[in-house]
Amino acid sequence: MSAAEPPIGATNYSGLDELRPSIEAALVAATAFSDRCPTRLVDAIRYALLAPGKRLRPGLVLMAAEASGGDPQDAMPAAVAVEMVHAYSLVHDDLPAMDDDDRRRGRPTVHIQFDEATAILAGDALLAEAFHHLAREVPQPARAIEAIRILAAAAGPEALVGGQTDDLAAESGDNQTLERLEAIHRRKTGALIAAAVDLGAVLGGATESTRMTLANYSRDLGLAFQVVDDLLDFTAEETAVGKRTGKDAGRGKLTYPGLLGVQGARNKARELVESAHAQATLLGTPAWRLQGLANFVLERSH
Ligand code: GRG
Repeated sequence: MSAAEPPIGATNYSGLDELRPSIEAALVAATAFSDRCPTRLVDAIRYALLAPGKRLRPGLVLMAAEASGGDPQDAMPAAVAVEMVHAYSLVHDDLPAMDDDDRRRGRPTVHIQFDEATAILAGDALLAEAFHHLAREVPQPARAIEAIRILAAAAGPEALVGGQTDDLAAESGDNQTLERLEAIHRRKTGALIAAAVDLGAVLGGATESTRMTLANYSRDLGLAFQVVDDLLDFTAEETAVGKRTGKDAGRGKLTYPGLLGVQGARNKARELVESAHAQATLLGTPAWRLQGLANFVLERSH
């Protein structure tokens, strides 16, 4: 990957497509377990992790490292680790006890393709392996510890797991306000996106001021991503999104289009993306990919 400048005239081009092959190769390499890992387990781990996802979070890690003046390759261990945590969260979210989904990333969910116990164990393994990978692959101990701290906090009870817990409770609750919705999504979706950017900043050797600008960027981007996700669930065709759509409304779930209307939610997503874009612009040319990615989040179709 080169620290190339943006193509002339591009607005929503971040080069995420260009970054994907090196991310895929690193994910494949990270699942070369010894024969102490049972074959069925390694198959389920690979099925979950190597499924065709957008690789938004690993892309953000590499882009943030570049925006921080570092070599994106140095941030690849964190790109892999964050995608492992993301994949674990999707596998567990799809389980019957949670969102009970049978399709994800355009194919059967892990518990349908394998079985429920294997899906739980594959998720457990991915979560643990994320931290093992960081500890093993980041050569500077201080950076490795900081990276582990960032990812553990984002995956933990005050972030991903807490947000998921409140989201499940909100399906039947009556406290359906914008503040509550935002508090859920800042943890359930936003925390891992923010962690991805912060991991890139740390492994890219960002200054404190760059790290703070990147944190402002990712805060707005993470929320925008969730607003668009709700809009896609509300309006898009299942085949385009690769998972069941219309589920949220069917369950009376708290969503942005439900609270603000479709146009209101679109306006909210646009405002958040414009704000994220403005933050990335403060960082100049090295952050051109992050600028393009903000626009991509708004215009994505899956
Ligand atoms: C099980 C602790 C635990 C948490 C689950 C990830 C999650 C929390 C729930 C998934 C439900 C969901 C649709 C959340 C909205 C945002 C989101 C995480 C969408 C999926 O991420 P994408 O679109 O997926 O980046 P791909 O497949 O492209 O990687």
